[in-house]
Amino acid sequence: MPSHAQRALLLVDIQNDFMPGGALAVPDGDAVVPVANALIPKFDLVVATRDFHPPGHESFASQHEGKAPGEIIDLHGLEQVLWPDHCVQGTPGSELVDALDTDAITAVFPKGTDPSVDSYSGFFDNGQRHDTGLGDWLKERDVESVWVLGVATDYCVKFTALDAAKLGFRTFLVEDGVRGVNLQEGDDARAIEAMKAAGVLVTTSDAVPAG
Ligand code: VGL
Ligand code: ZN
Repeated sequence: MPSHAQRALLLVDIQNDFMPGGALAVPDGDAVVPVANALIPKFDLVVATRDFHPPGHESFASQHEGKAPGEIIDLHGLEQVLWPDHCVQGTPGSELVDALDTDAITAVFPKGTDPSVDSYSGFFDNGQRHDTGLGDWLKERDVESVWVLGVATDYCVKFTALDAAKLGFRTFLVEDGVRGVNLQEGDDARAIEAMKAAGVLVTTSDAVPAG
């Protein structure tokens, strides 16, 4: 019998392409790895999301004549920031970071696999149509609270935490365990404000209780 009020650690997109030197490098992104490794032993359930795009994904600037990364387009009715090609299925850039303690990860949820829609959240695509199964997976295991860290604060971390809160999980953001892309200066701070406004509880890794 599963016991009640489980908690889960949610590791967002800790992948090579988001690390310094990667295709979509998040400044100081590798700083999240030791924070993740320190928290993993405190959780029975550790879940990772993985950005996992087919080649030619429509979020890539390379697929739009004359467009550069960072530009914004309308993609099938949704506002889309264009990105460099990144986290392409089968490439080393799409792999979880080697230094991450992946042995302790219970399940990995890929996202962004539909070429026509981006997926910042680990729960749903940006059109809120396709469900990755993460929400049900957590609920089936009686998870009531989730602790979120990873990259990037202003994209996948933000939308994963917002959806977690919306789905009714008590959602904590581990602030020292996230880093932002910051296309515009201050995007990461604004993302944290938006999460707070939606009821996400902002905390730090040293405040995460054991077991
Ligand atoms: C991400 C932009 C594009 C992220 C993924 O992991 O935050 N950002 N794809
Ligand atoms: Zn992506």
